[in-house]
Amino acid sequence: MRLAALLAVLVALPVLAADKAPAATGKTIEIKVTENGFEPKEIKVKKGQPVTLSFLRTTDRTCIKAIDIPAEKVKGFELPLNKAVAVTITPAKAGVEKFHCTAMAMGDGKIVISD
Ligand SMILES: [Cu+2]
Repeated sequence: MRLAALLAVLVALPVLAADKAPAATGKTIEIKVTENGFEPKEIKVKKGQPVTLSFLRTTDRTCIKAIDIPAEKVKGFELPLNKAVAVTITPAKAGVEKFHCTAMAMGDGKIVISD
């Protein structure tokens, strides 16, 4: 049984690796920063599971050039123009965590965490 389980994992790995984000474990969610702010503004994740947030900023016309996710101790995470950057978090508690621009706490992004 053990061997079968191990083989199942090995077979599954290339499928996971084929995901777009480099070296990500778990799920990746892509978030764009456009003239409308974060797209999407709200994402849904599971408690205790690592999730990689891949941010791509496509405009210079908003103040969202770096972000904070205070509940995850992410501060001043820089978002270069037209270059995706990823941050992996593992939310520990169900609830809602916010993310927003570092400069003014704007953008009103929400991470909805379920059990
Ligand atoms: Cu701002």
